[in-house]
Amino acid sequence: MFKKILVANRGEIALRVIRTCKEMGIETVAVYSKADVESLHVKFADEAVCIGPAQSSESYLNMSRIIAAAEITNADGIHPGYGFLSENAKFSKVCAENGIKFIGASPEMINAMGDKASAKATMKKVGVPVVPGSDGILESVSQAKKVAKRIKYPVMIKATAGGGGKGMRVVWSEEELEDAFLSASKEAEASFGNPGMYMEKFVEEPRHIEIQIAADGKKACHLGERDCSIQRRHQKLVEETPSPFMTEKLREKMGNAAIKAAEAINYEGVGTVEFLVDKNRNFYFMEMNTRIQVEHTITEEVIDYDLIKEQIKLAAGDKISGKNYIPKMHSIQCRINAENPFKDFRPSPGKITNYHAPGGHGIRIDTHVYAGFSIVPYYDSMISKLITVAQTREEAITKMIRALQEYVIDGIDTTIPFHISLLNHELFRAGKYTTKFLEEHPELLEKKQS
Ligand code: MV4
Repeated sequence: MFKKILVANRGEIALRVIRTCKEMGIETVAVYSKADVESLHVKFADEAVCIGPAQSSESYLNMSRIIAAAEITNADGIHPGYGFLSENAKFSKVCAENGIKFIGASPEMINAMGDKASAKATMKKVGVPVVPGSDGILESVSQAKKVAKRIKYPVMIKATAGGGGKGMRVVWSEEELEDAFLSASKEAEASFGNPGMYMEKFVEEPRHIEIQIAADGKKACHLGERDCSIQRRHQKLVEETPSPFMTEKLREKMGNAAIKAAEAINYEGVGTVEFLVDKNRNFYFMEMNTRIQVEHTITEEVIDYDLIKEQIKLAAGDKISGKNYIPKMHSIQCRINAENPFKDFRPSPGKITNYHAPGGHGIRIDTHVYAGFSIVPYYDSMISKLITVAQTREEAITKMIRALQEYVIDGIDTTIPFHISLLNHELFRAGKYTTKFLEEHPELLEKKQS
């Protein structure tokens, strides 16, 4: 087992990892930028090393500074959290070369899933359902036209180096194809240094349902699903498990597909297989995340197990139990961002002048903030995750509304009022929502007159 883990991240996830390390008797090292001196992850770690100025490229993304911090503190493991270097194959390799265990995916696993067209080909080969489309990269406009004719419009073209919504275009007819293809490819080249594009049939009004998996390099098991369909511009806002759209049969099929996906690349660690699910409950592999995710919390609540602990144990060489999980509770997470939901989610950095966290049975808050803490403008704007767990979906929603009403964060704008409106929405209450929900209900983004 590890003796000392360096947490190469900031904010709530850094604190989240530190908490589990403490419970496992593992020493912790925090790294921080000059802008994060006052953050709780710095206070609660056994040691803390300043690795540079606020700018991420000079601190949380700076590999040599992080490795140097691990070396001077004698850390034998690095936990990357999510974002930053968590899916960086080079960093994973550099850790290994320096004799430090990267608590995440190997360079091979990251690369296998990082190129979306080849990940899709791997999935297709092992029998995981994929959206009909091109076989790999499109070589020319005329080839793109041929594929589109075969699979029929509307189609979607996607950057093979993309993911998370970057470098995608929906194309409704042949007239639009050439422009869309060329401009998306140019954009992908500029953003990712890779112009490669592939094509899929456009799935209209899909749900985003992902399966949590854990694997030991040989065998994988699944830990149920999360419905992450409530998103805005590819930013998830609310996640819940189980999905209100799930059936026992579909869970078994998607769970088995996720296990197949992980075993196809001899995956080791915890990971997530994302699927698009259409209105007829057909599901298709979208991508695999080779990291712990923001929304891992709701899975923890319904399976009553610490996924960071599982991740650390797997990195230390433990084997999985091999048991799949069927949820018996319901859990919801609302992401509380320092943003004004009624002004296009404009970031709202500044000092939290007053802070009161809700409490009571079935409520969890993961955050690094407190009264007097200043939200800095350099990083993403999520400041807290509010999670409820209850016997039924209705109870989890009721509890969430109560908790949101109790939550006081003064001095900055937050997404709390948006969440209250959403959770009171008739269609959300009925579980009838897709990834188009916020586009279809702009009234949720307007301030209520009171
Ligand atoms: C799609 C799709 C429809 N059809 N692929 C968005 C993120 C990226 N991982 C894939 N995405 C999509 N791929 C086909 N063939 C619609 C989306 C999509 C989406 C997916 C999940 C959650 C929110 C979304 C919002 C817009 C588009």
